[in-house]
Amino acid sequence: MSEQQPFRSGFVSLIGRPNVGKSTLLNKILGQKIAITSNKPQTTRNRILGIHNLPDGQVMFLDTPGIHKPQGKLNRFMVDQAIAATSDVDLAFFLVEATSLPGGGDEYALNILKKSAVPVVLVINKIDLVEPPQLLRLIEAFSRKHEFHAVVPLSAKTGNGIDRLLKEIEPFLSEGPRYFPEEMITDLPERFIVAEMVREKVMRRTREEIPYGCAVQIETFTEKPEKNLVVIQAMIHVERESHKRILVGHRGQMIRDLGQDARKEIERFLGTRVFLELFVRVDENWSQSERMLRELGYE
Ligand SMILES: Nc1nc2c(ncn2[C@@H]2O[C@H](COP(=O)(O)OP(=O)(O)OP(=O)(O)O)[C@@H](O)[C@H]2O)c(=O)[nH]1
Ligand SMILES: [Mg+2]
Repeated sequence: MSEQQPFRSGFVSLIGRPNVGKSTLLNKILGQKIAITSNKPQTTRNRILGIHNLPDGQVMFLDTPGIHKPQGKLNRFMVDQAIAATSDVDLAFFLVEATSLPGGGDEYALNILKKSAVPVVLVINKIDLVEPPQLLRLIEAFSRKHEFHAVVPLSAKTGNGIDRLLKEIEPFLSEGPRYFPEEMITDLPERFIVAEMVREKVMRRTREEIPYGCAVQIETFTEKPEKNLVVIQAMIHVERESHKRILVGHRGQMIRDLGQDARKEIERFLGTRVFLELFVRVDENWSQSERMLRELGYE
């Protein structure tokens, strides 16, 4: 009879400049969407834990905000979240895009990783957008920047290459406990993810300053199991009156469309029907106010 393998576990963080596909990769690995994504940089603001179960092990992934030179208090918070996730982990994935040669943004993020002395796998994402010769040049250019444990090109969008990436984690897991019950996919409260799903729709449908100056707070979350329904009221905070006008839209069209998008996604996530009511409030420069940042969970 073969001996049973000991249970192994470990922590892996996803690090990189904004918009390289960290959150998309996390969702793809988990097979469920828990982290919001958009084509705009600085989408993720908090550390997002995703739990991935193996037959005899457990990997905790930490998705992080894109590392950038922070201006302002909210951005400082975001970058601090990412930096904190470079210590006390067993391995880091350093994500870059196959579509661009190493630039200042990648360098800046990599330097923060270097300080932590954590082993690093270079993940070259978005290979669905490039041809092989371009990819080879990129691998060569990045390999000169650091002693990477491994280099894995992949597409977080199609899933191509993810199996290989997951294999690279195995040597870094160590005998240890199951940190979370098997049915858990994240330690984040449902309310947090629901608020994020609303914020994602704002990020995706608006432009310029609005995506960066919005925050979402769940005001009420009432479960009505007898009706298979959850009633949710959410407040979208914006920084200017003009942002509110745009977000509400002509005769409220924008906020209605956005709410419908968000509701569908929240229904899928919660597995129930959802009644979602959105409100918009102007809090001048909330992102510079310690009190507001604290209230909105950015501290
Ligand atoms: N074509 C292609 N697009 C991708 C891939 N992975 C991610 N994207 C897109 O890249 C954009 C950014 O993805 P995110 O996952 O939000 O990036 P992120 O690194 O989490 O960004 P921040 O949270 O801002 O740091 C989105 O529009 C994604 O759809 C990929 O493999 N191929
Ligand atoms: Mg992200």
